[in-house]
Amino acid sequence: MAIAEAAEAGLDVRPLSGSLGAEVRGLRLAGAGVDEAATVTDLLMRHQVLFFPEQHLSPDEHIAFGRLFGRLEGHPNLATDPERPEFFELRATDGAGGIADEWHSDLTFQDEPSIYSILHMRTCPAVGGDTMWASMYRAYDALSQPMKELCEGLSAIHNAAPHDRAEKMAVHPVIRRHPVTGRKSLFVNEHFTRRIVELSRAESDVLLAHLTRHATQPRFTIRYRWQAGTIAMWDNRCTQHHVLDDFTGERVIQRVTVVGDRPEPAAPLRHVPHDGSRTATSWWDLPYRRFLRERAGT
Ligand SMILES: O=C(O)CCC(=O)C(=O)O
Ligand SMILES: [Fe+2]
Repeated sequence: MAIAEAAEAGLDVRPLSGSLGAEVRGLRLAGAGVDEAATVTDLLMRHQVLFFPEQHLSPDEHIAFGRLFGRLEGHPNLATDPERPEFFELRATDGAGGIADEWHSDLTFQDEPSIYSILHMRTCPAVGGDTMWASMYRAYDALSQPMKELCEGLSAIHNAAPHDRAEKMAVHPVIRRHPVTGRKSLFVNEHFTRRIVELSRAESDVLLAHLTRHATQPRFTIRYRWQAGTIAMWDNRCTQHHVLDDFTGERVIQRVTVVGDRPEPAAPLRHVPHDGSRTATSWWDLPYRRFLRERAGT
């Protein structure tokens, strides 16, 4: 029996929806080691997002747990605590503060977007402030065959406009292959994805609108009701998430983020970037065209 399976034997693992998500009890994350990390990774590959209630980790325990899965990074565009640069806290109180209420996977404007995010709910509102996740495996699987074939040849520009850093950009395949499971997933999101590189502006707008809407159909999602002390850990390579801004009172979360890998296209990209340089309608594309030119070294 593999280490992961052996350690899993004493666990209570309850899937929470038909698409993704499981609640895990019987594993203490404070002081976890490589065996527990192997178990968690194995469960994460199967369920995509895991919830561990009643963990109440200190910031240092939270960081130590995160380090079991790889190198951690701070948030590139938000202030972090200088003493713990890999750790950050998001606070929202009665309309003030940041709430991630657009569907996204984390930091996709980077060449190597984060692979895992590990969140600790410190203070949660009495009601509201749930988080939703959607399975991008399911979203890919549900595309029609012609749409799969079209999307597998395409790439998209993502930028950090939501952090007022629109100049930070990266290009990723529209359909990626998960390096561990080998499964294909849809990798565009409404928060960070701006432009499909190989299509005209108008085509890109229509396809992105379709894909981002398609990706978050209720049947692909789970909605989780938090309690203080719960840890959630998700795989950004095959999920998106969205916080519900429907609460009053205070909501405080803490996060560590495991550094990413470069998304692998599910199939070779088949087209060159669209050349819209002579059309007046492409003025909005100037920063993207400049970025692609610089990236290609031309
Ligand atoms: O507050 C949450 O539930 C999730 C926030 C978020 O998008 C993140 O930490 O990546
Ligand atoms: Fe997020």
